Amino acid sequence: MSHEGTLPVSKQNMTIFGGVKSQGRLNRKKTAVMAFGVLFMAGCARDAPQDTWQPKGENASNINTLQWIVFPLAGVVGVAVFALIGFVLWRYRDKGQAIPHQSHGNPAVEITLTIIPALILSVVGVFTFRGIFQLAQTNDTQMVINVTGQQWWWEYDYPAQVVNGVEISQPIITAGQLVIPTDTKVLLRETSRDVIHSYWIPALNGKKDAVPGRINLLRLQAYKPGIYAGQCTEFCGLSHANMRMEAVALEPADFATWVANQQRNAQQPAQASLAQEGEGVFLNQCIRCHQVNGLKKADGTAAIAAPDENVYSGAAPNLTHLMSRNTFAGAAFDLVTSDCRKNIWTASPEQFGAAYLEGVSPKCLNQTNLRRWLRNAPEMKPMYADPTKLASSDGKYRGMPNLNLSESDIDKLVAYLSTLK
Ligand code: HEC
Ligand SMILES: [Cu+2]
Repeated sequence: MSHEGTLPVSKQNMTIFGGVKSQGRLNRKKTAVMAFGVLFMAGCARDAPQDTWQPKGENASNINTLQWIVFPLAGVVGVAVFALIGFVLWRYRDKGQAIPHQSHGNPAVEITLTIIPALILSVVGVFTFRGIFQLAQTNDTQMVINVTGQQWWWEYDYPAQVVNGVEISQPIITAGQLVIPTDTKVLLRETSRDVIHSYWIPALNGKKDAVPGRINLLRLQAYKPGIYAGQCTEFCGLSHANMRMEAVALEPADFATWVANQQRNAQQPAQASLAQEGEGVFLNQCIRCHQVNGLKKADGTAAIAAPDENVYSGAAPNLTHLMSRNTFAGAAFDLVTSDCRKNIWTASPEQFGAAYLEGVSPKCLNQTNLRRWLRNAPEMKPMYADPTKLASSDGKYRGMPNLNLSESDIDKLVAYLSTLK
């Protein structure tokens, strides 16, 4: 540029530092390219289970269609605006030139710059409104499940109803894994027992907050059998990061099998078995929080849990069919070994149902995780900011306490819990 001759000092500086500068620029360029590469590859990872760009159900597909319209449009506008700003900054940078002629108002430019964004926004608006109405639709619901969040796990209760000809005659209560039939419009009625949580299975739909005292609706529907992972997306306290959930979609026939099993009471363990001793320990230590349907006390009367008297949120997972789910404690830990987990997660849609319905066989039981949990649950999943203060001021526990069980009691409990199919 011509001004260089008039600014010998800066020109000199550039020459002196030229080599250093260009090297620095090269490194920065390399770093930028690498950062972009990493981000790009992360975005393209095909096995990312919580990728919102890989919808596996109708609602998520509607969201995906919308983002494919909005993202490119916004992207083009964003790039154009920044390019223009860059150009103007560079082209009209201060070179000591005189201040240009000052003018005010240019109707042609102003009208153009109003009409173009208005057109873009109305296109985006049409699709957004269409999306909002699609996602809010509930009048064609085929199934209802009540979903309750608490620190730090989700409870599901299936009211009595008929789904695709399958009768749920007794309400089903389960935790962590939400089991639904494929190709069925499932309506979740969400609420919370303590703080605000948020339910999100990215492959099936967007997020919806679970708020105490309110019921929020969220529709899920899965095209194919499989497990769809999610996590609580509203910060809810110490173990928020350990509050996960999974939606499990089964073919309608497999779903009917699952329902039939969930409606059964727990079987009684064999006489004089280790599991029967475990049942005794359970009655002493666990029944005050955890319900096992059909479990009887020594005197033959029904054993009824009272989590409302023992837990801050007033609830603890129903363990009647613990071994029918393959993760536990807010879907944060595997109840199956890593080999068995792989078999279930990578099963083809045709084979998935059978693999899931097998439940946790003794061969697949992740003894390490279950024993660690029974030995000291808060050590595995933090529940108290101050570990010396285990209960809240009203004497109720926040989450599962450390019960200081002996190793022999843990052996018995593992044997008993294994029978809860
Ligand atoms: C004071 C109440 C309380 C007692 C007593 C208690 N638990 Fe828990 N337990 C909980 C709560 C609350 C959770 C949920 C914790 C979470 O997911 O963060 C839980 C979770 C569990 C889970 C995971 C269940 C799932 O599906 O996610 C198992 C298994 C379990 N407890 C077993 C036991 C056993 C066995 C005993 C008796 C030795 C016992 N608990 C005693 C409150 C209790
Ligand atoms: Cu939460």
